[in-house]
Amino acid sequence: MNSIYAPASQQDLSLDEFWMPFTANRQFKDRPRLLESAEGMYYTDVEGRQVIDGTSGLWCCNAGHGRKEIAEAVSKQISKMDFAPTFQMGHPLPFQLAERLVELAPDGLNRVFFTNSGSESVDTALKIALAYHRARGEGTRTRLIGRELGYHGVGFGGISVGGMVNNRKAFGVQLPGVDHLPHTLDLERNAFTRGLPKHGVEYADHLERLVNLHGAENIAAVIVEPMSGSAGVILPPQGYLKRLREITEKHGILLIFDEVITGFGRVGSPFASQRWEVTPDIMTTAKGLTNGAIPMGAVFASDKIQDAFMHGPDGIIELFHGYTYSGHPVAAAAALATLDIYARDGLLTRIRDLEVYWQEGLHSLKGLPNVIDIRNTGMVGAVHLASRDGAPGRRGYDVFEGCFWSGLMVRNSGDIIAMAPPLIVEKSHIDQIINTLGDVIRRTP
Ligand code: PXG
Repeated sequence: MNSIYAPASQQDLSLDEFWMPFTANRQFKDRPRLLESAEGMYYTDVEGRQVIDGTSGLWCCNAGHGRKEIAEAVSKQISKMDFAPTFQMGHPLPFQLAERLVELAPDGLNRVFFTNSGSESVDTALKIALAYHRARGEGTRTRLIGRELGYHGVGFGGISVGGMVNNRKAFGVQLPGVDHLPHTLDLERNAFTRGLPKHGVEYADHLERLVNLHGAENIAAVIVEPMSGSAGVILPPQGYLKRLREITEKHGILLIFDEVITGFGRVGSPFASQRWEVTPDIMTTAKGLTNGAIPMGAVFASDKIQDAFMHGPDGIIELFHGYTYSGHPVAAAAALATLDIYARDGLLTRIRDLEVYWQEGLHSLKGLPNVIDIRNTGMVGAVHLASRDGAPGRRGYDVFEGCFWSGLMVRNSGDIIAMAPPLIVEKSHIDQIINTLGDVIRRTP
């Protein structure tokens, strides 16, 4: 039995019952890392220690923590109307929110479907893609193409098109008819590149090979993260996303960008697709949509996609899909308050002024023991460490843990340390993050 006394809240906590997600439960419960409150750039743990947030929670608290406007909007809405259905009923908030989101979205992505998470957004996008082709009389287009090392959440659709082996291998069945493009991590040619790597546009050409293998008439969609976050910040080579767009367009294949991480200012524009000037047909989002405060996701689709469904008698439901909580009033209120903050404080483009400072800070870690690559774009960075012989992931974990006990929260994906601080970050916070990480890397064998 594991338990811990949490002094700040003066509570005894039993640690046994909560089966923690994506966590080494036994290891964690031996020496738990428990957070209790959060304000601005900092968490405070149950012992009262401050921890600077190097990861925006889990890539979601883009406006930093403790935003009173969001708390007030949520509290007001929950008292006014806690829940209302959006199946054959409606209420104003998701309509207002969809309109606001479309103003921010890449040109032409004018339709919004609400979900509760990134995983649900991905499932929704894949289902819309399949049903779209069917609605147009191209029902043979059923194959889905993802990418190695991609992360698209944990639904069966997401793990099928995703490409992280540990998320797939224990579960047996997956969607049939899925292929994967090669990932674009190329340490030999691109290590220590600042920003988008020069080499690797040709990784996109693999899509032509899949078209030649299966026939375009059998392929529904390609889904990629514009930048892979979870696998350790794997960037698109220069020209790569454009090439994918050209090939998909040429063959009538839909292009889905999973912007669950890159959305809402992470790379210096509202969405990565704008920064990198490639517009997909469908875009998935979540996380930063509500600043992480209330679960919510949104799938954006072009008019062309939605129009394909709007045929037949008026009384038929065009898309048999949706969640009890699609467009939940409290989540929508949180999202509207979040968008107000983003707009008022200019957060969706703010980091353009800071990204070079961040980049140079990160790259100053080159030369430290075991550092084999450093990658960055926008307010995202990764320090890639060499694996210990026979113990992949162990050094990354030790650095992650060392950072936490030194007052810095990072993520480790195997031996890659990933960071994405809130977009309110200042230079002094960047210095603190880089100095702490550097110290920990230096003393970690
Ligand atoms: N797509 C992408 C691109 C994601 O990054 C999801 C879908 C799934 O979202 P939900 O809301 O269902 O978890 C994600 C989630 C990490 C980390 O540390 C990343 C995610 C979640 C948890 C941890 O890299 N991304």
